[in-house]
Amino acid sequence: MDKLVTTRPKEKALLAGAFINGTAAESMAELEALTLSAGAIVVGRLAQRRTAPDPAFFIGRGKVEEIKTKAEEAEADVVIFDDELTGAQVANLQELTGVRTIDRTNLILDIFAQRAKTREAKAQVELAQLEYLLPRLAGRWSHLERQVGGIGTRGPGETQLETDRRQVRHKIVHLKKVLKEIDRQRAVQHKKRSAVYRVSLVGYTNAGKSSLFNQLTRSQTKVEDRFFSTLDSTTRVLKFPYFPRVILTDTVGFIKKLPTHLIASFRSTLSEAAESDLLLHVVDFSRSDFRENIAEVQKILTSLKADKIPTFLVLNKIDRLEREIGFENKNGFWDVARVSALKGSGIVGLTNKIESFLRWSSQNQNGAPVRANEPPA
Ligand SMILES: Nc1nc2c(ncn2[C@@H]2O[C@H](COP(=O)(O)OP(=O)(O)OP(=O)(O)O)[C@@H](O)[C@H]2O)c(=O)[nH]1
Ligand SMILES: [Mg+2]
Repeated sequence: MDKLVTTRPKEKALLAGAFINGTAAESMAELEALTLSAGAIVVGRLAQRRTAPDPAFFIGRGKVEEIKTKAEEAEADVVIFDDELTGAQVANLQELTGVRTIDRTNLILDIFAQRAKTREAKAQVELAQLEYLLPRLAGRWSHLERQVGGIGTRGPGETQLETDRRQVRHKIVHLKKVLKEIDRQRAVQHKKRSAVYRVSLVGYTNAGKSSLFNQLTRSQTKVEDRFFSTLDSTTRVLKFPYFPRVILTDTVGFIKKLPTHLIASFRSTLSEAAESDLLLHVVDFSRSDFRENIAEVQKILTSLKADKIPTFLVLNKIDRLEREIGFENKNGFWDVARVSALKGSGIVGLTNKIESFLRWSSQNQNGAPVRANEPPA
């Protein structure tokens, strides 16, 4: 089956975005990276600045005509929108352009579906896909969507297409049960390890979390220049002379406009991070929009109730910087470290910071984890 997918010519995608606020160029570049991560190629881009989305088409009607023309010229197989569309908007757009249309959420869910390997990750992604699908079932599926294959049609979408809402709901209930059981088993495991100090890597996708994980634990977790290469948390022991019981966890990356259903279904995996004593927030310092990336990750951490955990900011990929970039103060972070997880620079310094923090924490809190917004004065 895999073979069939890989030998098929790459899908040609036309990207479309409406920018209510924020920068169009960076957002489109990210959508392009997502599209490549999903295994398609980009044949064109269309962006429009708007004050509000159009209820029927999301973008202006004139722009829809432009999509139609451009899609024909470039022989696009799919149009990908940078924002979440309603079922009606998708139907209207497809009718006018004659091209299969998906949205950013669909694209992200598809990447997750391609990456999911474990039973838990598969169930989590499938649950998110079905929750996304449910309100869109009525009237959405045109002949275009019945063509087999392509981004947004992998996973349960393919098999559930013609089934009714009741069956989808039934499946949702079942998946929730499966996940609850896996979660229960994890809680048991967790209890067994409760004397352990936990440190977790969090951050934007592709920031270099797994690369740093490998550096810190001298292991070989998969590192790729693709979005969402890590879905399942990996845990290894971090060795310190004074703290034999520290474990480091690598987690799934975040992204702007991360589908809420995905956050919800990955909540239990992410709870590992939420129960940490220390977070290492890894950021790709070579990205021009690294500040937005930090803010986005903080927003998601807040929704996971992990915003009160002491956090170090790790400015990664410093080997890529053409000039020194100032980063004023600590901005509420307990500490800031500059590293290159690729070249291995700054790793010893970071390790020392982690050890000092843990030593301080164990002495000052009688071993209990510190929960505070701000570092001590
Ligand atoms: N130049 C440079 N590249 C780096 C550095 N750290 C990581 N990378 C590259 O960035 C890409 C992503 O690295 P990963 O470690 O997989 O990133 P991640 O944060 O785990 O990404 P996801 O699991 O997909 O969310 C890979 O191509 C790495 O080789 C660094 O310090 N410098
Ligand atoms: Mg990773």
